[in-house]
Amino acid sequence: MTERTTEPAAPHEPVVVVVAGALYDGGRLLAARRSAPVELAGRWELPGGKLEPGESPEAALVRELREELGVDVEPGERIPGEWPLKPGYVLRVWTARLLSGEPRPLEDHDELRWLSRSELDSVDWLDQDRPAVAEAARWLPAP
Ligand code: 523
Repeated sequence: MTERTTEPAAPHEPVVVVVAGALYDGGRLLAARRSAPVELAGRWELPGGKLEPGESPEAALVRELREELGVDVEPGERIPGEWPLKPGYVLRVWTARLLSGEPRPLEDHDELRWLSRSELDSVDWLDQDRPAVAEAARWLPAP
């Protein structure tokens, strides 16, 4: 897929969809600290990545979380909303349940944390992930 980094998308151009997972385990949400690229390194996100051509968002999420975290997940509901990233990119988020494995930062991340609802503000989320995390928090039990 062609990558555009600076110009805004023209109206007729398809956007690149980035899927991310709100992965829950025992009433906590998984946060992942990016290790690259340099302008995003150190910031926290819901892990995921770009959809490949012809791929469903759920399949992309399963693939990305397997590659990046070494786990198998089952995608659940889509979290309502869509958040703009850099020009031409949008973020869509699905809830996901851990089927097997313990997440490890194999690719693109250097630290992972399971956060309870009261701990969600303890990490420096990427700006664009904040509204998605606020929505994702609604699936967490109250502290
Ligand atoms: N974001 C973002 N938040 C978020 C994700 C998963 C991604 O802001 N929760 C941004 C970061 C990048 C772009 O979306 O600018 C693509 O995400 P990336 O790099 O994780 O996608 P990949 O893994 O598909 O990219 P490649 O390493 O190029 O394969």
